Amino acid sequence: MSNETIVNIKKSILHMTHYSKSSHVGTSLSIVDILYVLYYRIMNIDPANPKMPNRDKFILSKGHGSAALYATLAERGFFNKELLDRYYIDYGVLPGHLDMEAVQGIELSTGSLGHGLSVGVGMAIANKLDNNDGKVYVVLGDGECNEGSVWEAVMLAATLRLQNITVIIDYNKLQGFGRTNEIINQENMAERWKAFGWDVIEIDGHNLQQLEKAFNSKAERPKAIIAHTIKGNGISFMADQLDWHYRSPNEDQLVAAIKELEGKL
Ligand SMILES: Cc1ncc(C[n+]2csc(CCOP(=O)(O)OP(=O)(O)O)c2C)c(N)n1
Repeated sequence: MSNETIVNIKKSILHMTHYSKSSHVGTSLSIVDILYVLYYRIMNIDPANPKMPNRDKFILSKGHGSAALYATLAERGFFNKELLDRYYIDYGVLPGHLDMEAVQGIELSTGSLGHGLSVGVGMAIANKLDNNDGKVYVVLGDGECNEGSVWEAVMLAATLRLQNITVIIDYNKLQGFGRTNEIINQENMAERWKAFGWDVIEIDGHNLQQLEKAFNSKAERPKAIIAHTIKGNGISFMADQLDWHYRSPNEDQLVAAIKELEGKL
């Protein structure tokens, strides 16, 4: 059984990448469950008041997974779902990498990997100084963790013992051109984050209960959730297949994927 909202978000992602013939469908399907739990069960947000000063803020640092965030925001009511038809096309509205000027609800433009956590740490420091109880959530790709700038931000957050920031590592074990651990080995992902002074929780990133529990758990230090995920999750012919980093579904593949999703309801 799958949740109807999650199925709707996944359908939108498939339609968007099919229509625009664009890449990163696997990247996007990897994080739908994480986004669903954050946007429907965890974060203090109001689509009718998207700039609410004490809101929680979300940064998708792996900004090439934009289809997932646009689809989630539209489903949650931040903007009209019709705009999803104007994704990643000439004269479109929603650029292929996230644009905070395009629609309401996007806190940071991302796409150049390795920068989202630094900005998230800045937001968390600002909230602390302002006595603002808003929290900051940042999703990083596992391949993205190859970037040295990620670890500069990790060290600063630990030094300042920021309790108002949570990182979710989308540990799908693939990146653009191969297996993450064959390119730069990060098999000991949890140990790394612990060694850098973060509280670490390791979970199945497609299990809604585990996700919710991890987000709600108390932490003394900045929190890293290592979410084991599957790139292309939910569509059998895309799951854990490197090709779907760049390929987009053709008409037959779109129909087959939608049928598979609807069969799970
Ligand atoms: C600074 C930078 N270098 C290279 C790229 C090109 N690039 C786009 S996606 C990608 C792989 C990302 O892998 P990962 O973070 O694991 O995300 P996934 O798509 O596997 O979920 C790369 C290297 C980029 N966007 N930014």
